[in-house]
Amino acid sequence: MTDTVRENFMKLLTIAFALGLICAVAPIRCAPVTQAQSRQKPARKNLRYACPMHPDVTSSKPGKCPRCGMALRMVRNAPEASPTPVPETKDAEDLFSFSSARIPDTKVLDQNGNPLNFYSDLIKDKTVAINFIFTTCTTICPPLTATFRRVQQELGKTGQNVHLISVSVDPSIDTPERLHDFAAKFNAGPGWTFVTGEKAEIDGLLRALGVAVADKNDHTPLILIGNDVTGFWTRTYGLSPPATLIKTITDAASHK
Ligand SMILES: [Cu+2]
Repeated sequence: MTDTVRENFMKLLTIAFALGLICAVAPIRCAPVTQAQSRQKPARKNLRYACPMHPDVTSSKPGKCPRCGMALRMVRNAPEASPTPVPETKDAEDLFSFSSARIPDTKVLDQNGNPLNFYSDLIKDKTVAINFIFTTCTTICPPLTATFRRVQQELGKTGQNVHLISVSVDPSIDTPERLHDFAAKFNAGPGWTFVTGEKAEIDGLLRALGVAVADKNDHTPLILIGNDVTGFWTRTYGLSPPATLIKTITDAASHK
């Protein structure tokens, strides 16, 4: 019995030794395998897909962001560190240069069908927050609009005189009537203008504001915030908590 065990043990030892010898004398055969393995693993780990607007939303496969519906983009994540924080206003401000001079006086229509000049009627001498929506959107526009509504309510309590503007990125579908219904659905109060118009005019406006996209479904949940009196402009992520947006807006309103 013990002999058999010893025999088997010796056999195993021999095999193990032989294997070790093969690796030792033939490193060319063994080494590339281990190298390839070690090369492969981190590569797979480093390949991620992240939402451009929600860097904390990541996936190992391509797809859409569950929060905003935007297509995930491939990113290489060097260390396996914690996800990058959502860019807050400070970062955005640093990268952002914008001025009232860039805003054209585009002929637009509001949700009541009134013709307006975009700059002189909606921006001039005011503090404004502008977002970009379309009424048939099923992804980010409803939460964007609901967030704007919360912002309007909270700002109303503080007595801040800030105008909200929602510009349609789909003006051929979004007639003033449609925008009116959309505004009503979200309980938009006075001081919140929904903007549409001729497609060519609105496209030009969106380009001037730096938010034009080829496909309306790719529109970004961005809010442009500006104080035309002082010329201060910033932009922020439109799905931030209302409190964060209110802070950015009131800072802009009181900007000297
Ligand atoms: Cu949308």
